[in-house]
Amino acid sequence: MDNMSTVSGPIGSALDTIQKVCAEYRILSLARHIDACRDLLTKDPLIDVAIIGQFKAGKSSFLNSIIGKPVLPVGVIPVTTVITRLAYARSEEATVTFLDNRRLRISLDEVELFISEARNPANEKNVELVDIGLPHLQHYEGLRLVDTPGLGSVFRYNTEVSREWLPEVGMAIVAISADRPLSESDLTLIGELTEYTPKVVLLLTKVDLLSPDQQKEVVEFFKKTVKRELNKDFPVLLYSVVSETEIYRRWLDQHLVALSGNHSSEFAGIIRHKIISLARNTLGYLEIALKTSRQGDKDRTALKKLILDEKVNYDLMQSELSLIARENKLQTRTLIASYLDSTHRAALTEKVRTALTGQMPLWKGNLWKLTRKYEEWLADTMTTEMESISKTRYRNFLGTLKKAHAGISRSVMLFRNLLDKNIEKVLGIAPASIEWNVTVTEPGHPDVAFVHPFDFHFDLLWFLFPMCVFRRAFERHFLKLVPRTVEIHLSRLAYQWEVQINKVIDEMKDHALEYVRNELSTIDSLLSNAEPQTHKIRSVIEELEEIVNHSDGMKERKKV
Ligand SMILES: Nc1nc2c(ncn2[C@@H]2O[C@H](COP(=O)(O)OP(=O)(O)OP(=O)(O)O)[C@@H](O)[C@H]2O)c(=O)[nH]1
Ligand SMILES: [Mg+2]
Repeated sequence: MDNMSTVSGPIGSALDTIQKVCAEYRILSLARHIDACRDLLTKDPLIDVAIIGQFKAGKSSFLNSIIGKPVLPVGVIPVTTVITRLAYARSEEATVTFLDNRRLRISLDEVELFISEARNPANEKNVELVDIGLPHLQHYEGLRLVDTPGLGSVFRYNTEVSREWLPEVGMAIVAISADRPLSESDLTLIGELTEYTPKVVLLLTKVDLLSPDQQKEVVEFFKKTVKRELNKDFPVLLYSVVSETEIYRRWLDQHLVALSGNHSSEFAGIIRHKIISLARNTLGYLEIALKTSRQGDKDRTALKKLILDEKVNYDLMQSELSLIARENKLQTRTLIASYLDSTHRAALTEKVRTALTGQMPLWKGNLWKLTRKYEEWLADTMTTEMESISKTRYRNFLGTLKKAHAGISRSVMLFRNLLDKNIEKVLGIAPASIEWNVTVTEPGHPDVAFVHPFDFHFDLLWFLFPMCVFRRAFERHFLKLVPRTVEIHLSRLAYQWEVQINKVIDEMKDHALEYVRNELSTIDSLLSNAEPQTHKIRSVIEELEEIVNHSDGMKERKKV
């Protein structure tokens, strides 16, 4: 919050006011939002039209289709890992901006090296963003189409990048795939986006997977659900890169061309929306400061005690959340192991035995060679089987993660309610609290490489056994080893998933605790202001109310 470069005009001074107030009253939660507004006012006045949504919703494919060129990498596994912006330029060009502000001009063919998970895993190349200029985007002049990394995939990094970027959004296109109907996280995302922009459009992608009747049904369902949950109407558009693309593109184009044509007023409208929402949130916090500043020092200390009482305190939350995390983590292994045991052990043992019976007659040579063959075959087979179970069944392993998520969310919500209730009871105001949700991401898949199943190398004595006599006995021996081998592998798989899942549970707990800490520290500093400042706070509140209620006065904006 330290870049106080002032922008003249009503919008700039509204932001200056908010920034000053937040710094003075140590309102930590709004820092990122303020920075994003400041950037919008001081950098290019381009409207960032961002496509945002769950991983694999078809975001990059959609943008490639809109720009009419396969510039962005797409795929069946999570791909996009870096924010990528596409805008009109006189000639084709691409620039990588690194986290240390270094820039690199690259060709369009090289874009993939920087923005795809495969070529730049977890952004190991430290790319902040990639800008692509294309001459044929002239009809979208003033707009910048933004591809964002998918939310909620195993690549947690991608989710964080997109969430961090959200405050910068100009217009949001929320991509929801036709094969994965609206989820709770989509609703949370839409709700969060309305804080940052007045322009949110829902885009149902991959509609070629649905019949026209099904499409209608899904659109109705979207509209009804979003209206019920968020009490607001949003346009729903359809898209497919596979069929009828021209028709869908034309519908979407109408929105984009209108945005580009009315650029000045649309840009001002978006900034106004952001600043009003910032002012509203700041006001919520300031009301608390106002109420307490009317009291004398002694009374203020007493009020603080009443608000931050024994039920609303960090240590209590820490032990409660740690307990929820610990209890669930303890059950992770048992849950996975018993699932694997009851659904996979017998069938897999039988499958491996049958396959081994078919394989062994093909193996030639002495006992030493036979044993090597057996080990190799078993290594390949078990690795493939474990990978396949991991890939297709892992959703059944996530029970404790879901329970921990529910427990932690509930506990944070109760904390929030208690804090709000105390504030209301003691100060007589209902605080406008910042939306906050416990985010959960899928854990990474473990590496399921094979472990040596033997303790004793009886094949070291291979020269003692003439194979023509003993071969069948050894084949029987190998077959007898199968059930134990399967058991060891399943138990190891359970262990590997336990590690991954428990790591995510801990991260979730830490994230929740950070929120609690920030909220308590903001409220604490609002309640602790040394001098009575009623007059000062009141005038700041009036200024903010002016911003919220008379936003029409903020129509001035930077020249394009
Ligand atoms: N049937 C059908 N498949 C599509 C469509 N659009 C995208 N896909 C497929 O969906 C998968 C994901 O596409 P991407 O464009 O990579 O999705 P994304 O949302 O950018 O994914 P991330 O970058 O990982 O978040 C690919 O296999 C695409 O071929 C569509 O309109 N119809
Ligand atoms: Mg993508």
